[in-house]
Amino acid sequence: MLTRQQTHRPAALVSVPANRPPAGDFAADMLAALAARPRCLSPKYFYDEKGSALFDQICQLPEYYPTRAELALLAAHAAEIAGQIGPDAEIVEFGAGSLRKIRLLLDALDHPVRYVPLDISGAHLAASAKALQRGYPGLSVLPVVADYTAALPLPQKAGGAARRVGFFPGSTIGNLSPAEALAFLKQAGRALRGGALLLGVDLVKDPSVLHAAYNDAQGVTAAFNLNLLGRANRELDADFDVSGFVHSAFYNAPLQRVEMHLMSRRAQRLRVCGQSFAFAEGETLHTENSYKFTMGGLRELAVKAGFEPGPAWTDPQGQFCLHWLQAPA
Ligand code: AVJ
Repeated sequence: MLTRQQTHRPAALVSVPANRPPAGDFAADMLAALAARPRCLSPKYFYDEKGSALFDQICQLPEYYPTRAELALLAAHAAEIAGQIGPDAEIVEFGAGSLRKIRLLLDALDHPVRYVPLDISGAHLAASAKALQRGYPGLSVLPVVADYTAALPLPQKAGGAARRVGFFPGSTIGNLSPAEALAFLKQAGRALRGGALLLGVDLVKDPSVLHAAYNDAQGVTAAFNLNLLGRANRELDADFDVSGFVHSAFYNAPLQRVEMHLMSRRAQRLRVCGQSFAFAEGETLHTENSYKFTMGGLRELAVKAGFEPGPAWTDPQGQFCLHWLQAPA
């Protein structure tokens, strides 16, 4: 249900209908989060320009292993993965994050027909689509601005595409609650009917390794988390004292997730969009969940969503896993 389909103008942006703002409603969601107990905001608001740059820095940190582990898996198994995907495929990427990951995949493929990156950030998407298009002049690139966790406004499969394969790397699915992840996978299964999903997930492991990955020595993850308040000050009519909050990240073992919070250092009041809110000392705004998976747990979730799990590729240390999930016929 696109307002415009621009299959023959590869680098152009496709918009989703105006009644579904792809970037979400930061003001409304922040106000709702501050009014609720516990206070909890979607991690999608991390990714303004500064937040996206900080996330790129996170991916280079010595403690943040997931990006390196996934890139190594893609590099090591590219030929086998390309064999699963087959010739003349259309690749749909959920989140137009890393050009390095998609390039590893595209370089191994036998004549990919079209690449459709979906991303919530139009600016980020346009830049990566343009950069990718330059390296693959023969490939049709069709970026779609969408909040793919809310809806999948996908164009018809490209003419001449043998099958459509989804690529969802980075363990971004871990930002969703188990119920949301199931709903997303069901929706993705419908959109990828007859094809498959290549899904990258972070694995349950020693909590000290997880803790370090979200509490890096250089404080980049802290800056990434605190940037949410800076963003609110820049974009909303807000007066957060950013130094009045502290980054808090820990592994919640029973729920199998890393939680990130912004914790108030002291009792304080602040204003957002003309409304006043109070924080007690130690009170938090919960800013992210990052669920971790076991091999069996992920396969079970995929089966519930209608997929048929195929091969999975993991590293000897069991850090990260790439799953091949066959979509319903
Ligand atoms: C992009 C959601 C996969 O959960 O590890 C990195 C985001 N947050 N450090 C993750 C993130 C803190 C990342 N994902």
